[in-house]
Amino acid sequence: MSEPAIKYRLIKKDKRTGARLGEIITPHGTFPTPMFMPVGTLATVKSIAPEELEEMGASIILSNTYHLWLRPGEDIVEEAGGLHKFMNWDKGILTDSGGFQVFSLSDMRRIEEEGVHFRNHLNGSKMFLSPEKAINIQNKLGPDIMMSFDECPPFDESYDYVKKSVARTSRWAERGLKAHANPDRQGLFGIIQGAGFKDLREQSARDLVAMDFPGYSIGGLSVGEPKAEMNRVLEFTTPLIPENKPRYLMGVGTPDSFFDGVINGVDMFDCVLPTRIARNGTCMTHKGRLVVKNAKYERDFGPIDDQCNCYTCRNYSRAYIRHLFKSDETFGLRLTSYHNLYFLLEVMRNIRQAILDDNLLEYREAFMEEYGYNKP
Ligand code: PRF
Ligand code: ZN
Repeated sequence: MSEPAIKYRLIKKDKRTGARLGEIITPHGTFPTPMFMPVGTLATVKSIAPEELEEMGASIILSNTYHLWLRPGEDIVEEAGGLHKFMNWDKGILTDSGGFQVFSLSDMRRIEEEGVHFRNHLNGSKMFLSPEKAINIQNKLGPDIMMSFDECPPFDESYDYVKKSVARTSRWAERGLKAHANPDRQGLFGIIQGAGFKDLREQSARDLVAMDFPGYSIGGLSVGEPKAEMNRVLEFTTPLIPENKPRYLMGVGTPDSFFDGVINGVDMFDCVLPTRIARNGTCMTHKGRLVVKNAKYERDFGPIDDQCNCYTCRNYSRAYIRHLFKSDETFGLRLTSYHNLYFLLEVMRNIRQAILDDNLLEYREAFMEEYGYNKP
């Protein structure tokens, strides 16, 4: 057996919480965890150049099998020499499997044992995605980390349905593992599902852990359930994942949920939120969200966040960025996107430092107080 492409090294366990400091070793570098992965769905983090991602401290970015399959097609990406070359990014790339995107974007999906039939969200044509196909596409795209093809049922789905769905997701994971062409160059992660049901999460984890994936995601969370529900599920799910494997909480990217995840032992996060809200002028700051288009910033010549050291905050004012948004100038959304990504990456750097300094809970308390989460 050759070496697996993805390895995890545990550096320190927090004494008072489940948090851990570690690093994930990939074919494109070794990166510190806990980490936040900016989302670049279509092989671009919208409006941000790879050099800028590097400068703000991003180490792995996330892209999407579903979108790249439809456009430009995995064969073109493969011909270009893989995603890294195609998009000029030589640090880490993780691709989601397409399962979740088929469920959230396409119309008329029909789930069968074999895979999922659905209509393409671009032109309405009929398509079919199976666990083997999802792996095959990801082998051609060439990310460092690939995801198993899973079903993410709604959080309030019935016990009977979720039980069947979890069993199918386990069979799909097994089929994906068999179809995977090069485990020495790309790591395939398993995705734990089971909605809010403890025994189904346990079943899902048991099935997948037996398949010995190099990493595990926790899926099916942050799909509209209350925050307390996500925390309840995290509390009993992360301990089901072996300590020597990275744990990835999919689609989670608010500062408060970083703390919740990290304290429960999560190592990796991704979310479109920072870049999505940036494009309509919403900024994340140490004092909470700021809508830069608001009239009250017309003559505000201070930075978006006076505690932020990013390119945007060092060089541009709220008044200027507001003006760009009011004038539909695309530079505005570039500046806010840069800031929001930097902000979340910075929070994660601070979280890692706090674990190192044994003051994660104190840092969380201070951060939350200032952000305004603790307000009634
Ligand atoms: N499965 C996959 N991708 C995902 C999710 C999931 O459950 C989620 C849920 N938050 C986000 N992205 N494959
Ligand atoms: Zn900034």
